[in-house]
Amino acid sequence: MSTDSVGIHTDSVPGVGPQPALSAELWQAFLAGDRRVCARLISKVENDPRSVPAIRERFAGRLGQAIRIGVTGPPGVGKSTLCSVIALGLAERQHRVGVIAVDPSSPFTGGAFMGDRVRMERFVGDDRIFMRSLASREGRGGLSPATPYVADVIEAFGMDRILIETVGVGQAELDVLNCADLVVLVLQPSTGDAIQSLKAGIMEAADLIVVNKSDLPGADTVLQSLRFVYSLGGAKARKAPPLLATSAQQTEGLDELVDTIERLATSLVESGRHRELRQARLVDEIRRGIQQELWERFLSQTEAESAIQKVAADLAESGGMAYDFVRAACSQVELRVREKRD
Ligand SMILES: Nc1nc2c(ncn2[C@@H]2O[C@H](COP(=O)(O)OP(=O)(O)OP(=O)(O)O)[C@@H](O)[C@H]2O)c(=O)[nH]1
Ligand SMILES: [Mg+2]
Repeated sequence: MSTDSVGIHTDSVPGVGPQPALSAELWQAFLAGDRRVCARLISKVENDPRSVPAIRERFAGRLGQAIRIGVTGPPGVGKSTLCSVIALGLAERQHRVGVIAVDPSSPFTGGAFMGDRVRMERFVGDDRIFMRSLASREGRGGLSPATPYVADVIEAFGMDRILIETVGVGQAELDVLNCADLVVLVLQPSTGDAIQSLKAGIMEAADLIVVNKSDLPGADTVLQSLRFVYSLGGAKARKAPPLLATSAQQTEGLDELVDTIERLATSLVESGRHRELRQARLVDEIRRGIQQELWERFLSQTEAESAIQKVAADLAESGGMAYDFVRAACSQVELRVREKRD
């Protein structure tokens, strides 16, 4: 059995691809609170999607309690600054806090921007907070595809509040909705006009809207525009979310921000909504898992890949339709399953 640098076995099981297993030593160190091991596990799930199932298998019974808080909004409005403030505020309220900052990928290195790496230093030595920066890679919608798994690692490590800052891409940050229990939308005074152009989805999904940089002129105008939009019902909100003004620079409104997040988190749990959201995500995960697993098993019938290539070449030539082949291939699999069963 081979073991890679993270201590994760990478032997192949015929038919179902590599089935990595987490070593007992590594798992013990993780449970004992070794932050380096946590960081290494995150790198593993970030860089090697095939390691995810085996790693997550260990997390049984350790997931489902943490509140995942998405922090989203246009570029430069102060999301990272507020995440630091919220993380400290939650830590002071006896929570253990994870922070995941998703940075735009550099087209050259795929690495995360230095800015957030530097900001992270702030939390070095603070056991209550674990911060991690991820590159957004090919994930569209402002998140790295590995984000939910990274959040799982951080929750299993013992954090009960997890902040997820998305890339400030403005228009397409809807990924966050799929992995956050609460969504905080951050705006700033100069985004007044931009409210019209914000994707309706994000306005509908926001559980809290923060107008940051209220030390700059124009914050009131943005608040008024927001109230107007919600009064029209244009954002189809269940009901208008709380609107807050903050200034991270002048430390204004920050306690209220953290208190509001805590209040929303508490009512999420008490209303049963938190459990519902988790259940809905599990349904998605099971569906995707079945698709993936069936696909891999299908391909593992050695002739499948070459048959697909050949049929595609024929279809390209003849102008025939792919779906006939799909149906025929599925019927064949069904037939084999029946033969085995009978
Ligand atoms: N005047 C003022 N500046 C602020 C405030 N909060 C943050 N900033 C500044 O705004 C700039 C952007 O802050 P970030 O926290 O990096 O913003 P961001 O939304 O995370 O940015 P991206 O991740 O690049 O989209 C920094 O220079 C901050 O110091 C505030 O309340 N008032
Ligand atoms: Mg940022």
